[in-house]
Amino acid sequence: MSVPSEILDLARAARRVVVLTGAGMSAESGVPTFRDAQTGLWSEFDATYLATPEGWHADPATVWAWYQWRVALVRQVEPNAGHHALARWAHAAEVHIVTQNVDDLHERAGSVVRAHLHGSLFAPRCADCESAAELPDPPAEPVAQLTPPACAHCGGAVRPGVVWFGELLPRAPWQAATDVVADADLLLVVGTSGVVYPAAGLPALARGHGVPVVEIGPEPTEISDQASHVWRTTAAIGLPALVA
Ligand code: BV8
Ligand code: ZN
Repeated sequence: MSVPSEILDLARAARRVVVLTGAGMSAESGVPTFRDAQTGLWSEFDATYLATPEGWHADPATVWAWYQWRVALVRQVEPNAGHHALARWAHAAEVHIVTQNVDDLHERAGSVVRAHLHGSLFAPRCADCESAAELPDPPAEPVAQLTPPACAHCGGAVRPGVVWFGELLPRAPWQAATDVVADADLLLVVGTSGVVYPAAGLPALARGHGVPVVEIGPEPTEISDQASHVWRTTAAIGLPALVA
């Protein structure tokens, strides 16, 4: 797969790279992207309903079962060649991974993740006292309802450690993301439809600081028009070619 020359030149010259990743980054590992995550037991639910405080308050057992299904799924898959390419790149330049993904595939490929903007499947916490909680092993088979565990400190319900729609992003990751984007010499955007804010505002922030934006993904997105260059390929095909 040959890399478009302007993109290759930008990547080779870059010393401080920020990579903004979304669900498409994990698609070739076998993790459904967010919008088509409605396979299996939850097809009648809308992910953007389950991933909300309202969904949790209305039906914590369904929401907790859905997240435990996703934990089991991520544990069964491996980082793909795109994750490994980004980890390799960090040996040649400063590479800051800013991800919207709640999986741990970047880390398992060897990357240090600068910011998990939307939290992590692997960091559950008490919905009441916010204490970090143990992540119980998910059931061997997906189930439609699963009572959330009780907090060891206060007995409250343990919730997934993710940021739901309508919730504020954690301050430290968001601050880290905006700092590294403003100071980057390249923002690479991989595998995101650019629909969810404030994460989707990072390419505009980059352009506002004169930072070139390169989008890698198989189809047009809300970000494509803001990109300096677009490469219609996938994470696991494009990134290994770019970072060879
Ligand atoms: C906030 C964790 C301030 C959970 C996620 C009304 C009321 C309240 C809020 C809002 C509102 N209107 C707008 C908002 C703001 C809202 C928002 O943006 N909504 C959208 C839907 C319009 N944002 C928020 O609520 C955020 N907080 O704004 O706080 C506030 C507070 C109160 C009131 C107002 C404002 C919090 C958002 C965080 C939500 N949590 N995840 C979980 O995972 O369960 S978001 C979740 O969806 C993901 O984390 C990800 O960010 C997003 C999915 O997007 P993508 O990653 O882009 O995935 P998608 O499937 O969409 O696209 C995949 C792409 O990959 C595609 O382009 C595809 O072509 C490409 N692709 C496919 N295969 C490949 C590939 N690319 C490369 N290689 C491949 N092989
Ligand atoms: Zn508690």
